[in-house]
Amino acid sequence: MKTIPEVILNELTTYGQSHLLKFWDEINPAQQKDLVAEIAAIDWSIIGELISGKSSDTSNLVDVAAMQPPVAVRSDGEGVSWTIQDAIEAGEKALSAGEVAAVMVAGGQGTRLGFKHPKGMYPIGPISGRSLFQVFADRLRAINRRYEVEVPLYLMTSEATHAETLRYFSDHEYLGLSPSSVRIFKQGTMPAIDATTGRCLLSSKSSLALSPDGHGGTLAALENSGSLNDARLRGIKHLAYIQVDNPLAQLCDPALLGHHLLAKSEMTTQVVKKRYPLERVGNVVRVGDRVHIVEYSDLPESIAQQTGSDGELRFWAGNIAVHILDLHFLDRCLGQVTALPFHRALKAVEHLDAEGAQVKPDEPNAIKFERFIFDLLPRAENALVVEAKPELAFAPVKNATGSEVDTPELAKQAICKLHRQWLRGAGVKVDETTKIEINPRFALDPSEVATRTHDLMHIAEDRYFDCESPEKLSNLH
Ligand code: UD2
Repeated sequence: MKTIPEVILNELTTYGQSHLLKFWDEINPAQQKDLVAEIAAIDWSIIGELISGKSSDTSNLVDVAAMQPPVAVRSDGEGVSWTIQDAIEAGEKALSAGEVAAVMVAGGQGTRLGFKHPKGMYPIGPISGRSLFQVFADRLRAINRRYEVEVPLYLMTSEATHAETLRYFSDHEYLGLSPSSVRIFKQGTMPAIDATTGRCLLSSKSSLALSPDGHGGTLAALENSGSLNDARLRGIKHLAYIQVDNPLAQLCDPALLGHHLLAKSEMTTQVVKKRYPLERVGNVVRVGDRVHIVEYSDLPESIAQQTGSDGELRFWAGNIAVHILDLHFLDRCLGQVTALPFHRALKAVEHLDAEGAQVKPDEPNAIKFERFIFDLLPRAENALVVEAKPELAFAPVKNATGSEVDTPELAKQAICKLHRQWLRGAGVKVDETTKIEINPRFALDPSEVATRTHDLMHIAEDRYFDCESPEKLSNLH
């Protein structure tokens, strides 16, 4: 390639970005081709609006003064006219009818965790060392077996995690899942913009400084990868969405699905009571009859600290990023360009300066744009908030060992604590110091544990329950 395609040149000129071609004559034809492809993949009208400030982030849209705590189905079932059992039955019906697919977002790189691979590969099993991906694959296999279905898994990666995730799944025989029911697809990217000039940054002479477009990119990526179409063809009606970094996430939980169905909700979100006011979870709130999530970084501290007359936090509901989304709702949102606004974050971004020299800034110099999936909530009819007990549903793996919160060690402890309780509920005496890990393929929930451990009296040593058939249990005690 020698000459710059006219359409590219025109577009960049219109949006004041022709500096991106400054090194055109210094790069080889293959690099020129890559650069053109990167530029062509960007929706410059959106970038133009973001730079001019016409398109702003949702934190501006939520009027903090109008915020109320959300109306929620509480963890004891209070708040709705049906019982938890009704919800479980409704959810099980939808699962058995093959109406549910799983969506897992795994585009994050685990930078805070200090892990050099996709976060989903992190060995989280306290005894088994199973990866986060394996934990969820096992859960899906258990669900498939129980409901005699094949729940498709739509797994979103990013530029940074895609190739390794694909390799991991193929090297490990799709973790026991049927390859035809697993779709692994990449999320989109957004260019980083110089915070003072509004110009897109180059990371090299032939490439833009790009970063993932946030988990809100799931919507477009599901559509562009053909996954939504796959779901439509399979007769899927509901998508059960989780983040890969919470090993306790109850993927495809019948009770959550059932509440969603009985409330005729288009989008449901599971929450936990925040452990402390400034916990780094989104705040689930109500404004009028709409549910919003206000990110922890956007909520003024004085409001986060507010308490009610009972001394409890007023804004108590923390986002654990477990959602149920209706397919027909997503189809409607796909047609609305503005369904998901962009949030801005000021970050330090490595780039080339005007002379082509590499710059590694110490201070934030650039704006990155991300979409958040939970910004769909205010668009949903009958959006529902359902509380879960944190010890059953939330053990985020965010920070490296040694940090105070959200570390792998704490998540492992939470898994062991929960599984000790399941065994105790089944009448087994379990020493407090033992590590216990139960593979969902052994037992998916406490009642299944009870049916599979009658012969077990006492556990005094660490134990991993991974076998599938009850007969094998005799080897375990
Ligand atoms: C997220 C939520 C926060 C709370 C918390 C619970 C946002 C903006 N904040 O905070 O409200 O619920 O989780 O754990 O969601 N991801 C992608 N692509 C992206 C960005 C993220 O796949 O472009 C995935 C990432 O792999 C991870 C998840 O989304 O599984 C959350 O990302 P994060 O760790 O950046 O979010 P965090 O912890 O700040």
